[in-house]
Amino acid sequence: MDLLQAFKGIEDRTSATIGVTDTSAFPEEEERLVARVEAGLHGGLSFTYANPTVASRPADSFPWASSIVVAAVPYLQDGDGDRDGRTLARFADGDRYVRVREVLDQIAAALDSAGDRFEIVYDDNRLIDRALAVRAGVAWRGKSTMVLTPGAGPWILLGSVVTDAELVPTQPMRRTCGTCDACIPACPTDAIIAPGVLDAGRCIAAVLQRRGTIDRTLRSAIGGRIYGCDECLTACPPGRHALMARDTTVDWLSPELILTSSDEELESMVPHWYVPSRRMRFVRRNALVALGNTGDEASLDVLSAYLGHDDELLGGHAAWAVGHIGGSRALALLRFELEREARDSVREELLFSVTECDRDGVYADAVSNARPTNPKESTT
Ligand code: B12
Ligand code: SF4
Ligand code: SF4
Repeated sequence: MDLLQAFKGIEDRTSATIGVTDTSAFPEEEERLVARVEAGLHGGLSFTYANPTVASRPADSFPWASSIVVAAVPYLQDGDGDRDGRTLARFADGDRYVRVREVLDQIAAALDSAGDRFEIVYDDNRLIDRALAVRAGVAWRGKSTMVLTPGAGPWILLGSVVTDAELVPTQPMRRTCGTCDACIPACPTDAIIAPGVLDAGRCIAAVLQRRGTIDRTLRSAIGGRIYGCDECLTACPPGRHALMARDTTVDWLSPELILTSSDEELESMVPHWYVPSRRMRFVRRNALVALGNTGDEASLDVLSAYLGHDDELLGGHAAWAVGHIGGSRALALLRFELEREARDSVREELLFSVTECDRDGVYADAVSNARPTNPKESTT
């Protein structure tokens, strides 16, 4: 069986779309990456932004190779249907790359039996997966920066097998988004600043993956999200049918579960997530913001345990979350904390939250009468 027939068989068995491109450079993508870094639109991320030259010149990284076999793998599954208030992006709700690896393993096996050298590569800083997919004709470019396939829209993950087999490249698709621009207003943080241009500093998916403090101006827009964001995908008409064909399931990972689990327990729940240095404090930070965004006073019990936390990052975000929920108990908690907190960064968050919480000064009297009781002990 020749290789093209083998790839067709894999497509039929797996619902992946497979194409072929050569290892020549992507000069436009290289320029685009450099321009984004210079304009600060990389949002402090490394990945392909760290070395645009390496990312966009496959022949330099794989001098032994002639072709790249590219796969676009649909990843929606039951439970993924449209529903408001999701805490996890669908790709992160379990390891959805399992399917990508299965398809790539099958491609690799076909190359191996033909006696060709190969290397499986995906989500790797030596290749720009979307650029490969567009050139190999397995997907087209969306204005959200996602690449899309006819059946699954943006709900595909990408991967490649680099090989020394000399294969005939497949041709790019002629499709475009046309007049649609639904993803642009659907973005909660206005991160898609022009068709095909993302300000990663504003993209919730990036914000939840980064180290450090979450910009206060973005926290409300994060809503209940803990990892990833699907809004520009959910709004995308070419993916709508595939999404609606799935039922919905309630999230298994709540902010409360994150905030009441040990680091070891958390680590075992999300082994497939990109978490800086695998430090679970960043997942907890996200959960604090998500819980603050519920606006539910019942959440104050869990949140108050993080006020004054040894880790300033968590103490500061807890202060914001409590203030964002608001109300007299929240204000009492914040004031009590303010009296004993000495660290500048946390005090700044506490002061901001006290002001936010009592913008109209309506609780001031009630709170001063209620002290000195420790509000952490006075649960409803
Ligand atoms: C860095 C990165 C991120 C960053 C930055 C993303 C970005 N858009 O730049 C952050 C953390 C924000 C991110 C988020 C997500 N990511 Co990501 N990410 C990557 C990574 C590691 C590199 C991306 C890269 O280098 N981009 C380089 C710049 C130049 O390209 P781009 O903007 O992505 O590219 C396209 C557009 O600019 C478009 N384009 C250019 N000009 C024009 C002009 C017009 C008119 C139009 C319409 C389009 C257009 O074409 C470019 C491709 O050639 C890749 C894996 C990899 N190694 O490639 C995964 C990858 C892109 N991510 C992926 C996924 C699934 C996501 C999320 C959906 C996850 C989630 N649910 O939270 C979100 C989607 C956010 C979004 N709208 O992009 C998939 C995308 C699959 C797909 N269908 O496109 C990839 C390919 C991983 C994989 N192997 O499957 N990601
Ligand atoms: S993933 Fe979310 S925040 Fe990022 S561009 Fe899409 S809608 Fe906007
Ligand atoms: S929502 Fe519309 S404009 Fe945006 S990527 Fe999908 S088809 Fe293109």
